[in-house]
Amino acid sequence: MKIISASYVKSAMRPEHYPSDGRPEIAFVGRSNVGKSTMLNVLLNKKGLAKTSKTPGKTQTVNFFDVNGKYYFVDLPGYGYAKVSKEMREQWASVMTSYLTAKRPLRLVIAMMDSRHEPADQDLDLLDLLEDAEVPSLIVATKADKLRVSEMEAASNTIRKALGLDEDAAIVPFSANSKQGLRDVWNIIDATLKS
Ligand SMILES: Nc1nc2c(ncn2[C@@H]2O[C@H](COP(=O)(O)OP(=O)(O)OP(=O)(O)O)[C@@H](O)[C@H]2O)c(=O)[nH]1
Ligand SMILES: [Mg+2]
Repeated sequence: MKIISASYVKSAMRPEHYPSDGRPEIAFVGRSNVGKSTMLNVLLNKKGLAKTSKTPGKTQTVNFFDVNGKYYFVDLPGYGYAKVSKEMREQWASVMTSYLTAKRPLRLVIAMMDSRHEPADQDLDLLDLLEDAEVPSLIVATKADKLRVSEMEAASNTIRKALGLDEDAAIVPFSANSKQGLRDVWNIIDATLKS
């Protein structure tokens, strides 16, 4: 897709505040700090559009971004950050879950895993939830620049195993720094939006 325009639209905590014009949505999910907001910015080639931070827990609401006046990219809060209170963790998770189960015009969820870490129980729970909600997902292994090519292959296998995926299940390595995987992810988004 050629990006003609990309802009922030609104933040919402509750489904009644989500946009209601029915445009197709692409959402970014994963643990706190995995690189969701950064990836959204790289895809739209607009630094700082979605707010990012070294410290996990930056995104706390469901944030909608208009793309070409036709689609929404949706940045979600993360889960699993141990160093905040249980209440905070539960709130971020519930904001995310409410969105994913709200029967949105959700065309693709980009489910992000940090290449350097083994998936956690919450990642498995997330994939179960997506399956139950019948939402198509793409698994992306983030921060690929932190690993060598051979390590990345091992990391993809670890992720496949931990998530109980088929041996040949697609996992796209992605790096916001080197832009590795950018074309692959766009090809999949484009194909999804066309189908
Ligand atoms: N090395 C490297 N760092 C990255 C990459 N992507 C993101 N980061 C860094 O990871 C940190 C977290 O990035 P965010 O995009 O804010 O992560 P998030 O998943 O949106 O986090 P929350 O909103 O807190 O859930 C930032 O310091 C980013 O610069 C990447 O591909 N490579
Ligand atoms: Mg974020």
